[in-house]
Amino acid sequence: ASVVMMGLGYIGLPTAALIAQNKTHVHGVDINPNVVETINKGEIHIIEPELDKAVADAVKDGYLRASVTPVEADVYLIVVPTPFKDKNEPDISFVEAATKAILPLLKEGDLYIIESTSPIGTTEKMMDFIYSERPELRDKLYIAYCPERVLPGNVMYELVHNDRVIGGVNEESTEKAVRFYTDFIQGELHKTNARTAEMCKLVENSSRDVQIAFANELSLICDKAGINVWELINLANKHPRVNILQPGCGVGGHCIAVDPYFIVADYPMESQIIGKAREINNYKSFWCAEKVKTAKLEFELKNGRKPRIALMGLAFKPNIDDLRESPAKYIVQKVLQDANNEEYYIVEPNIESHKVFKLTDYKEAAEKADIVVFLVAHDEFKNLKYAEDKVILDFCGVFK
Ligand code: SAJ
Repeated sequence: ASVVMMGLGYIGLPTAALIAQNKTHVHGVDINPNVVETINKGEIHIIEPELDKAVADAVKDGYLRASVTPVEADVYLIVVPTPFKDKNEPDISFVEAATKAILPLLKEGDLYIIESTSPIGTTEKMMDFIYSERPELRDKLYIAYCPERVLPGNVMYELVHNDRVIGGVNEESTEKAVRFYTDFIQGELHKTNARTAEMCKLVENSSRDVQIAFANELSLICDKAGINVWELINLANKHPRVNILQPGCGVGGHCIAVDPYFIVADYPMESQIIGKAREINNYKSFWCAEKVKTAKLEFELKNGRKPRIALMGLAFKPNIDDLRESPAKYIVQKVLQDANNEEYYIVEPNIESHKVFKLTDYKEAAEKADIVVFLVAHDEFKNLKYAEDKVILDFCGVFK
């Protein structure tokens, strides 16, 4: 078989490399010519452990090449972003554009798979679109939805080992897609229909969002009640059937903070908890910024001078360099907007420099500051000593 991979981003490129490693020809397509050029040189444009070697090998061996336009193949994978328009409406225009681009190339017996996170019904919608434009192919294609569930930072391992959910528009499509994935995936392949597979992806991330919202809600209650939330959760989790997640300064990344809206947008009346969880997790970031404001006013009242403030962490979660949709970054921006001659040290040990923020070494910042605000529980921070003489705002449990 030969494969066309539409989209060479965080998921498309690793998947393309994995399929190519299996000695299947993959033609990768991206609308960004710089991305195409980089990949054809055997290099990569994203940061992900082990991906560089996988792509370099695949290109060198001649199994992976990229261009801005698709070619004829037997399998077409749609792995493009599905972002948001205003008012939290999902935007599937990239899926539509990618489908349009391959439309003239499709022939009887081809397999068309969407992997992009998509609103329920997208796969059937694309099927209807394809068959309306190419009526001679009606019921002669195999069409399926198969979401990925890899964790950024561990993609190359999880791509191979995670279980997958595969849902075709009919049983033959499901079977055909399962046979395709069997060649390079070691995790179990679970069969269902397209709508269930679409919903499954959204539910996995919504479930995590709801659980984190519960932890964040507890952190607000505990703050008022004078209870250490970390100790509380640790103790509650000693119950054999309780497993509460960790509160933090909000939920970031481009999946968990986004996917629940795909359900809420289409089923607003029914999605009470899912919608509320989004609100709670967003509110938590705002609350953290307000806490910093209060701490700095208290410091000034008490000491008669402006404090020096260390803001520790910018990434969207611990031990990564990804700042996209980061609640820590949002809080830093908000705190700086309210700045009034305090001195600020901004810290992110996982990146060297930032185009907007001047970064300070984490040890130096924690040492010099009067108020130390922990926004991300990076491993480095855990080695710092808890300094009694400073005001510590530990929003993410560095010293839990
Ligand atoms: N977070 C907390 N408390 C916790 C756990 C996480 O506040 O106890 C925060 C993190 O700090 C971060 C956010 O949640 O801001 C999301 O981080 P994450 O590690 O939970 O997830 P992601 O966004 O890196 O990856 C998720 C994964 N989904 C699930 O775990 C259900 C991954 O498997 C998916 O493939 C990915 O979304 C995706 O692409 O959809």
